[in-house]
Amino acid sequence: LELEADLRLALERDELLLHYQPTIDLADNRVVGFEALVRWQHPTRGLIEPMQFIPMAEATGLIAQVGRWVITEACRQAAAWNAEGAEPVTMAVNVSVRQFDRTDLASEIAEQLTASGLPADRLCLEMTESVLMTDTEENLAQLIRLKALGVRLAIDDFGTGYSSLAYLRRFPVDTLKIDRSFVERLGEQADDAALAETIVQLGESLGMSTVAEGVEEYGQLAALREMGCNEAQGFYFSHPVPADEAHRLLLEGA
Ligand code: G
Ligand code: G
Ligand code: MN
Ligand code: NA
Repeated sequence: LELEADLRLALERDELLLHYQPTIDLADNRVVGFEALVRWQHPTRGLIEPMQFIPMAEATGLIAQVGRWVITEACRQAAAWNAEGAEPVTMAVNVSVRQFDRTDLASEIAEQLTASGLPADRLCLEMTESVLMTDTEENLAQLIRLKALGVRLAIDDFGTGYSSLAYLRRFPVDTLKIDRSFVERLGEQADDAALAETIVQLGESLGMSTVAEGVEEYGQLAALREMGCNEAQGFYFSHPVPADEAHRLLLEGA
């Protein structure tokens, strides 16, 4: 429709932008990375959130171009921050399952890493469990080629899908991002704490790191640290913010 035509133009007119949400290492409270989250500065509608155009981009196939733009910009920004000589950060980008169907992601990302100069292990691709569950053999082959480049792979919203433990073992996953629904009521209900803790232990036993999403309160942070969760993200530290503000968080701490 109208929004679809507008999104095609947006790509040409450079109307997309990234906000960044810091990831904190629970061992020392330092900012160790960012998640890039796309927005659209529409000429008349103002700033549009991803939920209002990513599903349409997935349905129309425009996600291939949007995703390509996001990875290019995220790699450029991470390389620029890391060139300053401080502790290098890892940049996480969300990759839709549709990008696996539509593009040769591994060769595309290999080119983007070379062009930006970002070391492969400073890029993390976040995907939902659906990537593990659909077109399994094709996606597994793609993930193995991505892993061979040296990029990190994370399962986003972990615990909300239905990937079996057997799948987790088969796919070359580095990180489990604990869905915020498990973090939400930490400290209130014993069974919710049990679920978050089970994911942390699962990660430990499979050699995967764990990142808690949606941390909003100190009590949740303390509980996660106690469990041995590695990293955390959430409004307690920072909302997703524009690049200049993210840069300040990197220099001064979140
Ligand atoms: O940024 P916000 O907090 O509104 O994100 C809402 C949703 O949009 C999240 O599920 C997030 O994963 C998704 N999203 C944000 N940026 C991107 C992107 O660049 N690509 C894809 N595929 N999804 C994104
Ligand atoms: O699906 P994904 O994990 O990529 O979603 C990222 C989304 O989560 C973004 O829309 C971001 O704004 C939102 N988010 C990040 N931190 C928090 C938080 O602490 N609480 C809530 N409610 N949402 C958060
Ligand atoms: Mn995410
Ligand atoms: Na998530």
